[in-house]
Amino acid sequence: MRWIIAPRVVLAPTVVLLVSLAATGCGVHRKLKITEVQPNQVELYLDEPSDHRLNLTNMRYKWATNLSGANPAGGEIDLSIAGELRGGQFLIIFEDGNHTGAPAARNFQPSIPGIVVQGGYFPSYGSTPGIAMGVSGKHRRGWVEDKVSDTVTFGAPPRPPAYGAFTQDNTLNSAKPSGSNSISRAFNGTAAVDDDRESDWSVRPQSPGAPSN
Ligand SMILES: [Ca+2]
Ligand SMILES: [Ca+2]
Repeated sequence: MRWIIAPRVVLAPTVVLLVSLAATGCGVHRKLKITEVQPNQVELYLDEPSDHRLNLTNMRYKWATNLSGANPAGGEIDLSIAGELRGGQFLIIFEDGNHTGAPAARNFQPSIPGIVVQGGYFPSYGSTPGIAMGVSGKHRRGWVEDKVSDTVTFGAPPRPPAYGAFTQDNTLNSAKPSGSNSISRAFNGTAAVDDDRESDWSVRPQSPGAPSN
């Protein structure tokens, strides 16, 4: 008898999972986060277990500034050039004055993947402009659709629109990346704090490729 009953016990949750995946459009929100904004580089982080992988196809990093006359006033990078990220891994997008042409995959440090961009790529923060940055995008992975959406805004309001869910509580109105300080998301151990609120963030010493605890 037992060998007849056991397959039903296993099958039922599988069927429920497949039906609910189909009903919800098979979307899985992947935890690719923007975690630190330094003067000339930005840190992203995949806040998932270390056996998870995220293919970055169709996922983009974006920024915009409200600085009057800024040229460019915004930018966008296709993250797929960096391939895939492992859970717990950081990805640094960094300026290099010797780099010319389009953004390209290049390790930030031997164990930290990165994307190199031209000098002056990131916004100018001289007058504490309003800034929006974030990641967004999606692609299919068999039955499921991997989606990412995360954002931060800081600086003088009115800021450019956020790239996803975000509540401005104006704690960063006069904050900007400067010298050795970054706009940094709080961490709880290795978990990035994400309540989609400005107060998840504060000005802290730089910690590229590491949590800001
Ligand atoms: Ca968020
Ligand atoms: Ca960091």
